[in-house]
Amino acid sequence: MTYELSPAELEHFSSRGYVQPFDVLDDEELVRIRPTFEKILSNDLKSPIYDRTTHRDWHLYYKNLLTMVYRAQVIDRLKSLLGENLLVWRSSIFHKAPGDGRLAWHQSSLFAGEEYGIFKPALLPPEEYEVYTDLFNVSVWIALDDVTEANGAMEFAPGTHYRQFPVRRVPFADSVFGKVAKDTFTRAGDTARLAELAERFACETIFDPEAEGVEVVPITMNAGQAVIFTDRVMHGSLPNVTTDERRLAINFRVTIPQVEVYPHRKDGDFVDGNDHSIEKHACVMLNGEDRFGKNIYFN
Ligand SMILES: O=C(O)CCC(=O)C(=O)O
Repeated sequence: MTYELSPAELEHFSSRGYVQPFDVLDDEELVRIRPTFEKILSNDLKSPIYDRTTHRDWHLYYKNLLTMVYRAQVIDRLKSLLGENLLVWRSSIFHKAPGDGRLAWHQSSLFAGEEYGIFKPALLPPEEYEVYTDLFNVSVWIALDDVTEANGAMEFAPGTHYRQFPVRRVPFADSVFGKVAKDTFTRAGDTARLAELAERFACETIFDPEAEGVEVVPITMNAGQAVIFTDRVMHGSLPNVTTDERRLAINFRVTIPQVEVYPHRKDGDFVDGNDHSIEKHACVMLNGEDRFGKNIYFN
């Protein structure tokens, strides 16, 4: 059985920026994996990898999280998009609790590997890559709960992934991730981090789908389903203010060995653009092999 993308699915990804939701974990697997997430949330996201409150890279600590992507349903689809050799360089837990707000429109990268909101590239693609067209990073977002429009479904603006929308500099607290950080760090009781972030600035995308005449598609999903999208497609998520259900998800960001992850590491700089010390960070080979030797691996 292969799950490689059909020509129609490839055309859908190419024109719209995402692969439609598909089944990954069955009910029994969800029952087995959920306790790991409960542990992470009940410890207020205090990460032993980064020694701080963070939603990032829990797969480097709880390795069973990797079983969510080490499977043909995910790998075959990724191979269709990025080729044979694949590595996971980041995961992020997205916990939208009742009362949490909208995550406003953004492109997760500013095309050349800079993470959204900051200007220190986390990924360095090869020089010959055409920044706006060569794909080198995609996200696999997996739902742990049923996802509805009411509890905070993601929204995509299909076709927005071939250009970078303008950004403006705003105080971090007013930025897209500033608002999510407020929900997250308040819940985790990390007021020190919130105070630190209050001193910062971030960039905010200027994007109005109506003014652009762009369609908006809410992505409703069953628990255990996944959606794959390019970090460049304009996306965000709806608020969860009318339900008493949490909406929990994890995304895995996947790139290829030609790309250098945290290129500043080779200059002895072990702090990424988001203040995380990357000393304990390593990539995880998901499929194939690395013949380029630019990255450090965990496996
Ligand atoms: O889960 C969410 O609310 C947003 C997820 C997101 O922006 C992403 O995975 O890049």
